Amino acid sequence: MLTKQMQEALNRQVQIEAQSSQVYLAMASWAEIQPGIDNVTAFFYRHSDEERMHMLKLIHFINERGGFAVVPSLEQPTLTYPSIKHAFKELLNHEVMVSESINNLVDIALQEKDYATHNFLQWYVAEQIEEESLARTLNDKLEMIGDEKSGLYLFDQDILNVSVEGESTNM
Ligand code: OFO
Repeated sequence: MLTKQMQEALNRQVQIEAQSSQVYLAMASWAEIQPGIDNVTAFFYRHSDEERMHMLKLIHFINERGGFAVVPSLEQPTLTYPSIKHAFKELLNHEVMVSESINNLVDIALQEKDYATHNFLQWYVAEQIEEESLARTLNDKLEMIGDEKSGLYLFDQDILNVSVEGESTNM
């Protein structure tokens, strides 16, 4: 059974994962109307789906442990970006924020000696390591490319090999 504090903290994470999905969905929609970055667009759409999956996993866990998962209202995400580089920078910043939030949840689980929740959260801890590392790699690549159009073309080809979950990344 979840304590009130743990339940509220997990519900805040539901909101964060749902908001993440919105943020990446908005990036995908913006990318889709930019010329020549179809694979970047697909990457953002996939990433948005992953975040929804992260949210659902939390919802099921909260409800299965005797709590009540609250479906949150969401904020309007940023709709447009000055460049692809800006969008990926925002993606990295966002993932760093999510990692901090997961760490905070782990702290609460430990304080409460809630080892079941602690164990459940380990999946998110591992996931955040993957996501942050992927976001950093992509940012480093964009940094090297600068504003070259040919570089962006290659970046778009390269991102085809990237899995959001990091299962088959060649980058
Ligand atoms: Fe849910 O991992 Fe990204 O935000």
